[in-house]
Amino acid sequence: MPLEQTFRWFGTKDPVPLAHIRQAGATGIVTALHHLPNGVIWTVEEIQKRKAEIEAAGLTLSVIESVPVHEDIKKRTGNYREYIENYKQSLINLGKCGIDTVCYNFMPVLDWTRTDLDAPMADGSTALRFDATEFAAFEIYILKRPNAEASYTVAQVEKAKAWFENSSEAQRAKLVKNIIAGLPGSEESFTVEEFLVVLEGYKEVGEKELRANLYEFLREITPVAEEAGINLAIHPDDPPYPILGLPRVVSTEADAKQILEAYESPNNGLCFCTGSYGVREDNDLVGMVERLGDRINFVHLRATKRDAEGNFHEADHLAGDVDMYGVMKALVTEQRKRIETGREDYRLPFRPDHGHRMLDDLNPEKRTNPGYTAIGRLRGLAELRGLELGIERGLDAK
Ligand code: DNO
Repeated sequence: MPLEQTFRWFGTKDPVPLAHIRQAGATGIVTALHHLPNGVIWTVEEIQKRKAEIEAAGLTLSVIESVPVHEDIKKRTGNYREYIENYKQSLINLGKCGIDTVCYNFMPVLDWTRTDLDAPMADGSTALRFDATEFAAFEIYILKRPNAEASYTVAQVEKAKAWFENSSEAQRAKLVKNIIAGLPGSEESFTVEEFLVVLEGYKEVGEKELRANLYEFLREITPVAEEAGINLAIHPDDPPYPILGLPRVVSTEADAKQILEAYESPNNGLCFCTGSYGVREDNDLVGMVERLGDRINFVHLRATKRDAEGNFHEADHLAGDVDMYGVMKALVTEQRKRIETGREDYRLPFRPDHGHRMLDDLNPEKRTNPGYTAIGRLRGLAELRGLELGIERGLDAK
């Protein structure tokens, strides 16, 4: 039984229609109620409506990514009690609609972050990229975050200063937009002024507090998820280290382990994103699947390529630093084990995460979502599907 092939879809406003996703060969859809503001209850009616649209296109609603976690919950301030209750109710309602997997993240303020959304690749396509110097220039010289220099070495600050001094207004404006205007799937966007205020809101929340708040949240919602028949999947930090003076607590294998131990239940699980975890050289991705595999509830496959300066870009799905063969083999082995041991939730949905902008999608007239073009992801899915088939056949022949 192959892993379930899914594709992310941002709803009716997504320039990639469901019919095209079907032609890419995916069978499952990963989506969210993106039109609802953070923190509100997802009603059965709204969920059913989305599900019906997907089923009418001959696909299934495989995973919710994400039910966003309100900032008040992460900080345990303001109306966090009410937001947790709302979160529980949304899980109950999703369960009623037959949904069994819900992804979320616990990154303060910003979801995934890149500095360049169209970095040229040698083959003529473009990729998402994180440039450490530009990011430093953004926070030290544009945002002017108090004490931001302290997060960098003297050499890094020098380089950031040089970038800033040589950059045009247009380059700076673009950088700001790329970082804080919100990438697809992130539910928040800010202006520079708003952003400083929001960062300030985390003054009292360091790593220790954020961890405690996450574990507390999990102890509250996992019993509800168990009742509702929902497997939770926490997405790692992207990039997987603290940025902007904010704590990050889902970046390493040790972090993931602690999260799983905070509430022992198959319903408290991971979204295994090879692109995010893979930015850190100290994350042994294959080993992570081998050791934590029974708690992986959802998978994102993409391969980042890092350099010694702390920059990374998103390489082709089978290139980059990720040992995709090893990861895929470990995932296939995990699903086989689940089936053999009679585990009911053996399903391991994966999606080709991000993809290059290429071919027709390079046409400036064509509207595309950064990282979520049809063709780049179609290429990714095709490669991953072939890799999996080869591995499955190889295992069968043994
Ligand atoms: C980016 C995505 C993230 C992810 C959320 C999960 O492409 O991987 O936006 O969906 O962090 O909550």
